[in-house]
Amino acid sequence: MELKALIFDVDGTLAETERDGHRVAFNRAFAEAGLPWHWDVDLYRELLLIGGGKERVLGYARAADPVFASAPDIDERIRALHAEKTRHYLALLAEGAIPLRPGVATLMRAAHAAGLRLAIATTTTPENITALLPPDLMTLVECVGAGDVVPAKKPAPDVYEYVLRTMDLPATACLAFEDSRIGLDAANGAGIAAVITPTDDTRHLDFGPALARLPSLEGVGVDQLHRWHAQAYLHCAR
Ligand code: XBP
Ligand code: MG
Repeated sequence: MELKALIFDVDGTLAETERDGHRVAFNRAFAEAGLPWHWDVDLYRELLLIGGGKERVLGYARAADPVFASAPDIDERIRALHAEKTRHYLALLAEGAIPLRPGVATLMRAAHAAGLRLAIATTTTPENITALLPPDLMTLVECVGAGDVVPAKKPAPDVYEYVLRTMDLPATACLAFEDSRIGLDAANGAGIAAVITPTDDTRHLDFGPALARLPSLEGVGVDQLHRWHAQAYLHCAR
């Protein structure tokens, strides 16, 4: 099976959106709702082990604010809080606060020009992606698996399986790009090999099963993609 598609994670991989984007937006939403919660950088690093914003808020509330977590309308309260968080996040992006990581745009353009299909597999909310990616890159993306399109978020493989189904591709025709261990496990769980570009929030994690680990995608060209692909599935029965 030859390489046919690249599947990109969003947060952390396309841009370093977590610490100065999502985290700040969550804190703004908490303050606005009158909640005495504040997620500092160290706490947020731990909370990133929970994929998905709504799931992250619920996981935190269960540990730190059991009264809030046991409210009968907890799901609705989290949905409302999260909608406000998304509004704050989009406002931060609109200020131009968060650039793409080095090499991302170049690689997406080169891969597309070489005939590779591009997709996204993320736990984040769909409107966050169109706000982050410039329109000329967004049009190159054929399939977006995002947010609640699947009920189980990363590290579950579901969002990657959704992308494979939608694009009618086997895992062995794809490479994934991730920044986190939950993302790596999600891709691998769907049978897709992943290249990892960690961030300051994930570089301490064990990326043993990764196909490669790099500081960024800068300098990665199409030839390298084909070398990785050959290496990935040579030893893989799937
Ligand atoms: C990372 C996440 C997301 C964001 C917040 O997603 O876990 O939850 O932190 O996004 P990715 P929402 O798979 O792109 O790394 O609040 O919109 O869920
Ligand atoms: Mg990520």
